[in-house]
Amino acid sequence: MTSLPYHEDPLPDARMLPPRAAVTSDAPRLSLNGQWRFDLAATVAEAPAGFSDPGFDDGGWAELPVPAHWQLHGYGRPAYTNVRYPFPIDPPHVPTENPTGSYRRTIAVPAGWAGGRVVLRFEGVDSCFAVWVNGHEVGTAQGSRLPAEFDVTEVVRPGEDNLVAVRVHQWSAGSYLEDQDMWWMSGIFRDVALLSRPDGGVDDVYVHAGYYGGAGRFRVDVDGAPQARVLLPELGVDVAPGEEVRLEAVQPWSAEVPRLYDVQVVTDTERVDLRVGFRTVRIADGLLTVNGNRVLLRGVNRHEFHPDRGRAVTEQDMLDDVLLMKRHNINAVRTSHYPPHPRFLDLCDEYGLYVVDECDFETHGFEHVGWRRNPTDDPTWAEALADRMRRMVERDKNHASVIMWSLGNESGTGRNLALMYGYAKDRDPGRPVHYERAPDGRWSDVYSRMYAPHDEVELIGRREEPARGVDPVQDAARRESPFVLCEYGHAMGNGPGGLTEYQQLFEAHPRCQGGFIWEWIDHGIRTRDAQGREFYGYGGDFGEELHDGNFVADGLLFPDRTPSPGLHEFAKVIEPVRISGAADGPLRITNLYEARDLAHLRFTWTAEEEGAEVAAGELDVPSVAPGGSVELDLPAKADGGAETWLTVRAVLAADEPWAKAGHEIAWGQVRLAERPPAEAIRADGPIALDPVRGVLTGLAGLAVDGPRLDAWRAPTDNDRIRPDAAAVGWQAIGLDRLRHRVQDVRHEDGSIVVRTRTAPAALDVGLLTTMRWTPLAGAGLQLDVSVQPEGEWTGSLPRLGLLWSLPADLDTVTWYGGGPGEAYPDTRAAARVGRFTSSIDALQTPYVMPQENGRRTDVRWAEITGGSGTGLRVAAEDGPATFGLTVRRWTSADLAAARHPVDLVPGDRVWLTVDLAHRGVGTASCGPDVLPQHELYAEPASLRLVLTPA
Ligand code: IPT
Repeated sequence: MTSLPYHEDPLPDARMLPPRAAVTSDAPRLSLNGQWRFDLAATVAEAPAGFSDPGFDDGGWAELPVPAHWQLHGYGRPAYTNVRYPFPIDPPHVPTENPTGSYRRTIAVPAGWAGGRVVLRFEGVDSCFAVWVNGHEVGTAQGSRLPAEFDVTEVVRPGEDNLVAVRVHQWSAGSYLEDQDMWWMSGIFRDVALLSRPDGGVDDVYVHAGYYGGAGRFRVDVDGAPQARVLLPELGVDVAPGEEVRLEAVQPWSAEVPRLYDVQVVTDTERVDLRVGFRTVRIADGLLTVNGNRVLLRGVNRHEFHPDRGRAVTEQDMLDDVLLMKRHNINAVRTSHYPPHPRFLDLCDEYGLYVVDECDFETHGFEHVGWRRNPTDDPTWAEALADRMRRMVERDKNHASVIMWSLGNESGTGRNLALMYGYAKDRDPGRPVHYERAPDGRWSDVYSRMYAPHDEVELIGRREEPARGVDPVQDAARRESPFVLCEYGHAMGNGPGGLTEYQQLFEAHPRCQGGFIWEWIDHGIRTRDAQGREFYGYGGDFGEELHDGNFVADGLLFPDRTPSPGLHEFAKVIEPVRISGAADGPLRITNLYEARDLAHLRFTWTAEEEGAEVAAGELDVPSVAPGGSVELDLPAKADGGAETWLTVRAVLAADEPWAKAGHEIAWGQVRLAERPPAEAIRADGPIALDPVRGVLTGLAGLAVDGPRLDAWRAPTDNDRIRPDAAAVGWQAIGLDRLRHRVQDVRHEDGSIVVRTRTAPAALDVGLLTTMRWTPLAGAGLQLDVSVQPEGEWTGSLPRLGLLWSLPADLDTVTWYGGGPGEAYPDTRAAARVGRFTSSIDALQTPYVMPQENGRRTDVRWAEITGGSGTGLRVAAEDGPATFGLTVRRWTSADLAAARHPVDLVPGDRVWLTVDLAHRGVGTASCGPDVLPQHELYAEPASLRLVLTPA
């Protein structure tokens, strides 16, 4: 192996300095961020010779910013694969075609740095680099999302301009360890700095700050400065390195109340500033606890991403993520699948998020070759993997927010995991270690799974799951461990469905301690089509010959960080306060925080009759301890004249660092009165019905056309991704190309009855729809619809809907029902009953890949208005009946054909679908499909509607 070039050598370069904590120090530091001279060559061999020499002429070179990915600045193109390596599996070799960037810049080093040590620090370079200072090679490194430091004292020239030259290779041995599901993008994408290291300075610090039943235990180990003092002024602490003190009356750190103390480590020549949280993580009695409290992880998997910058995220991008998480009740992050920019962890400490800090390690693509030669189990790679773990643990060891280390993701199993696990446990016994792939739970202190379906989670909750792995002793230990879903709820496109049911399991079974939604943000790259229209590109949009399409767009945020309906749903499902009740009382408020009472919240209420507020006030809620609940009298009653709902909202009483006073944390609704029966007054009147097609053609001057039965939806990602996906069956049957045969049109007791058989070509199944039209006083019509399946239907249906077209000048929808956002049968937790108004355009959800979207649930009535003429009011008038509503300017076929939102062009009609029934969306793009209670099959259905001009 010694003959391998450094970029194909898995062995870490011995010239890298020992890893140490990322800290804030007052020692002089020069940032090397900014413009560098840059050249990109197609191969290592073609990279300009002699470029590292100070005399080299780079006058013809362009400039590239650092930090950045070169693919996002016009050099090469981004490429997306999920599991597959985009190069032959030939470890540790990589293709000769290996894009190689040469970077050069000069930096004036102050004369005052003379005499001391000087260190060059890189926070992240993808995927491998060599670096020269003033023409002298100082080292090489791999490990894209890990820091690397080199001692450059001997070659740097204080008081002069110094040349720093870096050669970066897109592919390296390290690429085999970095097969994460994300864009392949290269370059110096995190900060670079020159550090002056004073004599007698602090080489490294290791904070130990535990919290044990009201008291803190505090000790800071210091490398390199035995004479240093450790100060915690707020608590009057002034101790030597390594000296432990017990501190009474310390306030603990948790994600809920992230109390931090300022600590300084001072020597004559350097001062290091730390923000320390006192907290103890333990697995006790089979439960994961922080400060003795069982935690419920309401988490997300976070890749670093920005639609223009890729993984070269700014401080503001990181803060945006943290604030959005906190504002949506999220309390945990798995840093999938690599350590984040170090600043992100500072923000997690400060704002309060539990972090599973994951090593930069994934070898998923070896799955395609039966895991042959997987580095995880190959001694050749042992040192490379141990080095990665060491660099993560040492960098991040002082963060209160980091409650677990994770060895990596999807790397199969093998002996090198033992080294990684062992390093973390030896160096840091205070944190549990996570790894998901070892079947019997080896090398993991928690039992972790991804995408386990609900029924299996339930068994796990009861500790009754089937045995796993080969070692019964190990497996018994696994069964005693707490359970986390390191990934669940695949947030690709419309969905994920079924989150409510997962949360019920987490709340019912102490062992089930929550998990992490896959994933936080869509990695769509902002790009333009040939006509200059902007859209978010995914796999295949950059000419890749091997790619995994829009599987890279599976986040709770759209690429521009706009929350998707999935995030609103998740925030509601995981709310830390539950508000429930019934019309005859009481109102129950349950505190689901782990450490906080409810004193920071105000509880406001409104009573609404058919969506219009009739009373409002504020509740006096007594103190409720974590885990406790309180019952109160309902603050309002209804007189029964209209459907009436009480809505209680828990909002922040005062500003928090992450949200303003008034920010909503939780809400609940109680129906105080049902809808009274409607009185439809029959009248003699014309019915504009096309006897040939059996559809209505007008209503009081409005050019309606319809309805026709529709049993189709533009497949969601969850409907279509898997080879056995639901939409494959729907398309095989032909639900997307149904035909209609008007069976008969009869006049009966002043009504017109139309029977239509709707069916796909080539099959003998059908849906017989009976529509009874009855004229009402005031130019209205009553429509009684019933649907009866005929023949042997197998499999599910996406919807049973009534499809109409309306004039295109209509532009506004007002409805009374679930809102304000999109909702499907298994994603309706966030929909509250109320009266809402939206433009038609704003009803659409711009999924990166167009698909069924924008449906509103539990609608009692809707008015579609605008333009110059009459609009349409559709009301479900039969007692508790409601319908699902979609209104759009294109058809389901347009949606299904579109590849990006820009492909959707408003047509000359508005399309209205009134759903009698709709299938849930599930999370089958990765994980379980729709739960049985949210399935839809061909079964009889009926609905009474009243149509009136609006
Ligand atoms: C799982 C991966 O861990 C994650 O990185 C992502 O690829 C996700 O799937 C899908 O988006 S692995 C999968 C085979 C369960």
